[in-house]
Parts: sequence; C-alpha cells; structure tokens
Amino acid sequence: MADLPDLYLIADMAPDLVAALEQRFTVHRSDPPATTRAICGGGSSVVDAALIERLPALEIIAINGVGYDGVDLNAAKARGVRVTNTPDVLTDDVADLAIGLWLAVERRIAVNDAAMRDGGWAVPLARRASGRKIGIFGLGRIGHAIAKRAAPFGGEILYTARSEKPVAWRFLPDITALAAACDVLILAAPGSAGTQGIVDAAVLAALGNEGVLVNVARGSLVDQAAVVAALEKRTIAGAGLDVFADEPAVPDALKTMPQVVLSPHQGSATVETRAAMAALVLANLDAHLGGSPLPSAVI
Ligand code: 8YV
Repeated sequence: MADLPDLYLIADMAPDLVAALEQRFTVHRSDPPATTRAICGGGSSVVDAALIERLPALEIIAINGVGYDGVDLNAAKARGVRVTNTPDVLTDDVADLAIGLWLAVERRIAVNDAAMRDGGWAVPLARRASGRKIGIFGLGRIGHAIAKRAAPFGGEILYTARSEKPVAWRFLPDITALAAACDVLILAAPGSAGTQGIVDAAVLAALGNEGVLVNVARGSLVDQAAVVAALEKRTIAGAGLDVFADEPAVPDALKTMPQVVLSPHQGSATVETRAAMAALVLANLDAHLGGSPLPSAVI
C-alpha cells in the first residue's frame, strides 16, 4: 500500500478525529518530515513563517476552530498554502456561552452556587439583566448570534465593527464609544494585530462601575492586567471570561473575585459542535487530497 501523505498534528484533538486523520495520513506529533503536506491545529495554534518555511511540501493548514489568529496568512499565501477553519458550526454554542456568562455574572449564579455548597443560603441581591444595554464588539456570525439572543432581554443592542452593517442595532464608531454607551460589553471579534489589547484601561473606565465585560473571543483582545485592576478597584462591576492572555494560565486575582465568572475556553466545547468541527476539518482535508473545492477555506 502506497505510503499515506504526511500530516503534522500540532494540537490536542478528540480521539475520533485523530483516528480519522490516521486513516488518511501518516500523523506526526513532532519533527515533521520535509515531505509533510498538511498541518492540523486548533484555534489557538501557532503556525508561523518559520514553520511554513521548514516544510517545503506543505499544501494545507487545517484549523479545528473558527479562529486562525496564530497562522501567518501572509507566509502561507506567499507559498500558495491553503488555510481552512471551521466557521458556522460553532456559532450557536459560542453565542450561548456569551449569554450564559453574562447572566451568571449579573445574577451571581456561580458565586451563589458556591455559597450554598459551603452551607450558605442568605446571599446579597444580584442585578437585573433584563433591560441592560448590550454592546457587541464584532458583528460577524458569532456577534450577530449574540445580538439575536440578547434582544429578547429587552435592552437596546449596540455594536461596533470594522464597518456599519445593514442591521437595526445602533452602530458606534469605536469600542470606547460603545463601552460608554452600553452596560454590558461582549467581545466577539477575531484575534488580530488590529484587536490586540483593544480593551484597555480607558475602555474599561468608559464601561463604568455598573458595567460588565464578557469575553468569548480571544484573550489577546484585552489588556488583562487592566481588566484585573478595573475589577479590583470596582472600575467595572464584573466580568465573564472564557478566554485568557496565556491559556491555560489564569491570574490568581481573578480566581477569588465573586464578581467574576471563569470558563476554561469552552465556547465551542459541546459534543455536537466538536463533532461538526471535526467533520469539517476532515471534509477540508479530503477535498484538498481529492482536488475538489474546499468547504471552508480562509485562503
Ligand atoms: C476551540 C476556538 O476551542 O474556534 C476557535 O477559534 O478557539 C475554539 O473553538 C479551539 O479551536 C480548539 O480547537
């Protein structure tokens, strides 16, 4: 039997996906040979110019995730290397979690649960979620899905994005204006040079001491030290965080704050969605090997 093409696997994947990859490829988890034609990674995987250069036979980078902020697209493009991701199939899950984190912060769900497990019952009053003005940074598929889920809570929906969209929600020109105009700032934009550290002390001050920050995008979007300081000083009221600057590391200060709800990058982490993501990864790789159009190509 002819040798299977070589694939470099650079992130942990579900056993079913690994087994399916091993049916199609000779899978390498380290020291990929020069004959490597494919790389498979996760949404936070780094595929930089040096790695691409090291693999002269590389044809495709298949990301198991919607984000590909760790992939050097220019280097890939220069080599004619295709890049694919897994959009759409995870949109609902990430949007659901954004709403869940917001409600968990506002209604003290996690901290009350912990208090009861410690034998408690009497807890402080929470804050009403309904009617709060929801600001969404990034109105792509996930941002749009969050807006649709938030609208029935009765508060105004506002957003900012690279451009105004043909939607009924109010557009603000930048994230500082959005933070000043909303009560809850939800981050749903991709990680990139343009969004790096965009949520800084000034944006947090604009959000204000009744404001809540929710991040289901990337840790790189926020100045994490500024977020910790703003929470400690009550510059903002609370935060629901699914992503962090240096995962899986999480600042200890956040772990003791009752006004913070923490989640270990679980946006797309459901059985159904991970199965759909895996199927899309395989569909992209199979299409590439078969010479047919790629189902979800970035480039
Ligand atoms: C995944 C993600 O957790 O889609 C993304 O960009 O970050 C998450 O869905 C990650 O890709 C793991 O593979």
